[in-house]
Amino acid sequence: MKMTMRYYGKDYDSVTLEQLRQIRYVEGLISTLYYKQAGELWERDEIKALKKEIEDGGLELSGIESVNIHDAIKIGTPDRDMYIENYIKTLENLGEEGINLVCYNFMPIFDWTRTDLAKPRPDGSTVLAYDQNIVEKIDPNNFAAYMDENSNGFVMPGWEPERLGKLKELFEAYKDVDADKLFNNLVYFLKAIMPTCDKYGIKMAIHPDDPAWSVFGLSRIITNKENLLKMLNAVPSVNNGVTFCMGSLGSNPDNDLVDLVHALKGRIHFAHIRNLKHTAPGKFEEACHLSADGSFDLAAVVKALYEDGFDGVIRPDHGRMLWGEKAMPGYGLYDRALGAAYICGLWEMISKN
Ligand code: DNO
Repeated sequence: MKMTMRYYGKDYDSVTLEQLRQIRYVEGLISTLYYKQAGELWERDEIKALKKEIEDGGLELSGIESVNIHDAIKIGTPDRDMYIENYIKTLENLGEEGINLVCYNFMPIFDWTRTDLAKPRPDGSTVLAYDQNIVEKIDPNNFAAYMDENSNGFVMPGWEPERLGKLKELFEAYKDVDADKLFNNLVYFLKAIMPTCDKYGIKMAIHPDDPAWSVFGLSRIITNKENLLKMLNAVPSVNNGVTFCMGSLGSNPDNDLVDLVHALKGRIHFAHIRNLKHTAPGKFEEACHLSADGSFDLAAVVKALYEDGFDGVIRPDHGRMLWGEKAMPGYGLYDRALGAAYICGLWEMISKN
């Protein structure tokens, strides 16, 4: 496995390449062209520049999170083919630059959703948290504004103001997109891009829906073992794979994470390892990576990946905000660095036994 950290680029991240390099456990970075809108073509020069920035910092660009999917593709409007063409061209440009891992999601309108971006924990750290009762009472329009006001001045991934300014239109456009339609649109997209992925050996890794159920009445289709396997079987190329985000899948306690790792064997290309604590049905808060701090057994999940011969990319996921750090919620330096060290420790112990 290769340990990495997520990096948003020098213009967007509070964490620097110098800091990331010193974590030492980390071999590469997962990054993106953060300024790109969903649907826009990524030029080869832009990809080259991102690679160079990271390589000049002494690390490698190990994959992209995310190349976002335009709503036309998710909704299935007639102009989707044009956006798919752009996506294919972007994949070709990534392939030409030797990038072979792309994380993306197929969530309608919102990406990951939280109701609190700085919930205090007993030790004085703050974490991201979710409460379904709040989501049920809130107007999604106010919700986008809340995310914006509470993000410490950072643009949060998936919560870009340009898109969220058009929420009413987006809800209207998605009103007939039920789970079957969304799934068929995903398969249509995957079938169109897979020849390019196969040509360049680009592993597509779909990110599960977070939380793993429908929010604001919008369909969500990447939430459990059954629908993950359905999606993998619909497009059987090995390059049609999964980001095993344990925090997203584990948000639903009915998902058995170890069983899921084994069920997805060979198709997990990227793993997001983190912990969270279930506090009531539909309610959770994120936790320290340490198993004892949350509801997940990280050692069991890492062991399952090891047993299945996982040789993809791992990154620690959302961290707590510690030691007065001011950063994008979930993406500070300190707790994610502790997470990387912990996961590497688990991996070393498992591999030596
Ligand atoms: C949030 C992330 C997501 C993820 C996308 C992948 O912290 O896990 O924004 O990157 O869903 O496209």
